[in-house]
Amino acid sequence: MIVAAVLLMSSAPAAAAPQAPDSSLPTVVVDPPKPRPAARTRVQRSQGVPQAAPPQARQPSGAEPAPPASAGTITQPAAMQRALSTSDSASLVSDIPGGAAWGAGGVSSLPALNGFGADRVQVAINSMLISPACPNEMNPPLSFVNPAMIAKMRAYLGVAPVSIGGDYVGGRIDVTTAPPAFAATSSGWQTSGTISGFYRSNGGAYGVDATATMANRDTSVTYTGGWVRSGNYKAGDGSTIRSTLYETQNHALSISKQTFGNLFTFQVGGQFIPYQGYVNQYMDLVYNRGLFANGRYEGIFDWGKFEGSAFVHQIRHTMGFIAPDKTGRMPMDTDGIDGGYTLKATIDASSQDRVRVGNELVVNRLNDWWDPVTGSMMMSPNTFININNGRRDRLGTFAEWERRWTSNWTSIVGLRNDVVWMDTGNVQGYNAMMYGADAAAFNAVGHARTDVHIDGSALVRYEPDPTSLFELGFARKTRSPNLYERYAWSTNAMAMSMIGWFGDGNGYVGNLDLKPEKAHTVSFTAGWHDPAQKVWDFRISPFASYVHDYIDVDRCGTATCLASNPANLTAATGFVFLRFANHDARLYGVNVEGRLAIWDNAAYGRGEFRGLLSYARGQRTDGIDLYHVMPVNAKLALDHSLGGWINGVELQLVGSKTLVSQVRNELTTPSYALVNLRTGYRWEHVRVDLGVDNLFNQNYFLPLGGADLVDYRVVSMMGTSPAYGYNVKGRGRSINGRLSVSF
Ligand SMILES: [Cu+2]
Repeated sequence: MIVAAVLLMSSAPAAAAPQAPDSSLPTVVVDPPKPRPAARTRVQRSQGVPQAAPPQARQPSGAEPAPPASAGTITQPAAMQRALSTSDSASLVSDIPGGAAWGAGGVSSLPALNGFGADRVQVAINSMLISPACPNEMNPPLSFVNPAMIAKMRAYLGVAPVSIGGDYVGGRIDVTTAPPAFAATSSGWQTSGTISGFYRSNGGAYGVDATATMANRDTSVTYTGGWVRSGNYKAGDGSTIRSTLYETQNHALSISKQTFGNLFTFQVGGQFIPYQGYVNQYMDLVYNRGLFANGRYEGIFDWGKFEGSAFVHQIRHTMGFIAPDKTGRMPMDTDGIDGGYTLKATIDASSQDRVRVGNELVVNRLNDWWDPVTGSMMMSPNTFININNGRRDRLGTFAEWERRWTSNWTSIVGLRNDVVWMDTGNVQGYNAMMYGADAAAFNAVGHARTDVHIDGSALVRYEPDPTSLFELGFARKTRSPNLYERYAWSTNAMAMSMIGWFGDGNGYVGNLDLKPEKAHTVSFTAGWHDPAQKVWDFRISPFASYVHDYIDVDRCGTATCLASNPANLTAATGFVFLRFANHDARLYGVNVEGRLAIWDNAAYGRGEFRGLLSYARGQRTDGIDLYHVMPVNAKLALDHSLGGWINGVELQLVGSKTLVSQVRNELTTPSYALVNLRTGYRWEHVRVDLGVDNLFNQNYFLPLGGADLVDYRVVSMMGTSPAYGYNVKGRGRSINGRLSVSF
């Protein structure tokens, strides 16, 4: 058999393919509850990424559990379509029920699901978990992929099975780039690829995306990557939103090999961002470099399936000011490294029972230091040590039992334990006079913390007939604080203003006494569709969570905070100084999703209506509303395809944000409606896409965009400083185009 594999590798036109049809692994996971159109063959190369061999007819033993009915998936064609409008992968989450994105830099938004945002949503890129390596979280995991690189993005909401992961409370997003794509036939090596260039008029953004694959029956080599550069964008009223420019490039190279039930994948890649402006932060990103390697193994055995993966991901990051919108000199540096492994075994205990057991280790190291600024009395003579050899390690273990009771009833129950160890070394400020007291107080106490998480989840699914599905889920999920929430230590006004990924202009300080947050979530999904799942589909998913020790904030009442802002404890407007603190909170809401094929014939092609509605509400038990909860919003779209021609019109409706975090002086935003259009045509090897976003050039405010700290200034002690009270305006009209060539 090994000889046969070698023969196949050597590109000989293998006269006989000795592999049984079911001996090769299906390498792209199909999505059972919502099958997309039939697996494409290699002839159709228009989608930009070579397609994997179609899954074999037999579902292999130990297959992945069907995702919870509340989970949302973005496919490669959908990601490619969105890549016409944006280079910000996290913004794709807003196409998932309950999804939204916190505004940040142009390619660094933070995802939110069902009202849980930022660190509460765990993101894995090809199984790699990437910790924040910046006090403003300027390098979130989704900034390490360009939208056009995404082969699949799946979002699990709060009741996901424990085998999906630990140390998150709101949801988990799994992104796959460059999955192995093997040749469907054994006729030697085949190559395919796509290169495309794009332009967006608003901001004058332009870039390239490329994918190339060389594969035979058992070996696959894939490159995927892209580069983009954008200037500042303009709002609907014609004003330029400063500090919104960026440039980024991401690359990934995968090598996969499959032999008789085994699949090995090794991937290397990296990122480089030379600059990225932040309209809602005091600083900009002036250098970010990521490097990674990961390996993955999947094997099918007579007892089930084994999966193992390991990774290392390193980030080097520098903040500063990008002139002319921000000026000055104040370097802030971080160096972070993540690494870990995951082992998972799926055991076919009987024809009805599957048991999954697994173990996961994730280690994170972080240094965060701010060099002295010569000539500044306040920021010299020493290096400000923000995080000194920060350490956050987690070991997770789980066991899960999936049982198909009858053809109608399925259950998945699981228990999980994660232990988080955190520590950091001693710190110092720029000088003893302004920072010495805080540093001494921090250094005088122990920093090591150990958190033990006990999580569980239970899902029951009932499919009474081929047209309906009901699923009830309960889960308890725990998240430990990140290094900044626990260890940011200075209450100096300037230092506090440097901490925080909230984009609200407020200053933050950590809290050594923080406890992990524990979310108890119940969620129900009811779905109906036509038996073939081709004509219509409707599902509704209400949810509710009670979060014990939700990590929110209190106003900082120390003498230093009060010296910086005498009204800090009571001010209902203006920027304030905050300390991370545990509070109990409740979140609830509902997501509704539907689609309906309106016509489908040879003369007029296929026309399909899509709709999506999300509502979430979040409040602490003491009455304070949670920060950055997306107001009620909906997307209504009509998609049309006829031969190689595709068209779409989309209406995006967002309600006013009236419930805002009183403790953060969050701003309200008015409602708005946007219309987006797109059209595309595909010839044999060439594809053209055109789109208009915000057709009517509406002027609107981003509900999760935070505070505009650049375009409005007031006279202050320091000359001028950012004015409080201005939301970040959304993007005005943009005409976008992409030209793709496949080979
Ligand atoms: Cu940063």
